[in-house]
Amino acid sequence: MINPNTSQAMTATIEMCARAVVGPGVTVNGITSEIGPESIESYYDEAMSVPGVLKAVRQGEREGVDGYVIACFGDPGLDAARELASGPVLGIAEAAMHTASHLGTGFSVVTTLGRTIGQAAHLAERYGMQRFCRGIHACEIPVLDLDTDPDARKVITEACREALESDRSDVIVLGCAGMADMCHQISAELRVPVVDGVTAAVLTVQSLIMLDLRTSKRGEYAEPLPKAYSTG
Ligand code: 5HY
Repeated sequence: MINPNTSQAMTATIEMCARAVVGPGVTVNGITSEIGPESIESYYDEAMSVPGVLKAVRQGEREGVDGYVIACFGDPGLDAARELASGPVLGIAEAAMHTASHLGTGFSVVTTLGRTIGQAAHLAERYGMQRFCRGIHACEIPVLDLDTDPDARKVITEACREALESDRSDVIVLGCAGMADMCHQISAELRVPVVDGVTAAVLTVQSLIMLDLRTSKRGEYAEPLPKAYSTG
């Protein structure tokens, strides 16, 4: 589980939630990016987070890691990571949207800041999820306040309730890895499926590994061509 931001606290939440759902004999390690932003809330943050994601994948390849999850709702560096990795790589937005499409006729995404709504919309389009994605909303809680703000879950639950009403949707997708530990309580209160990408992604990667399926190296996701890279 690669956390593309540098928050150790957030990695701990991500790792705890993933370890709670994987099968026997499956080891999950939460990796905090060594380089990049403390949280990802803009295109600039996302671009600055990609080198850290790729560094973690290269390290994983040296250690023989079987699969990877990019645990940030922008799925930063997903394509490049798939070129580097021999095993499957999933982004949490990708996994959450596909999982939500199995559970209802339309989902609403509730993310952190309004300025990240555009990125989530781009991903819904990229993943062919426009037909299922009825709306994307923001709770306006900064990423790093999710586990310190005592009202965070109440505010997010209300944002989810309003989204279900306004979008006439029947499933919720939580738009941040930092919300992973809230999905069960919000689902119990709203009585609808609430999908968290962290657990959806780790179980999807686990399934792919159990099926001995990995990223195809035939086309665009072939290993990067050997060349010099100046790191400034
Ligand atoms: C995330 N940012 O999952 C995204 C959420 C967002 O640092 N981890 C982050 O707001 O896009």
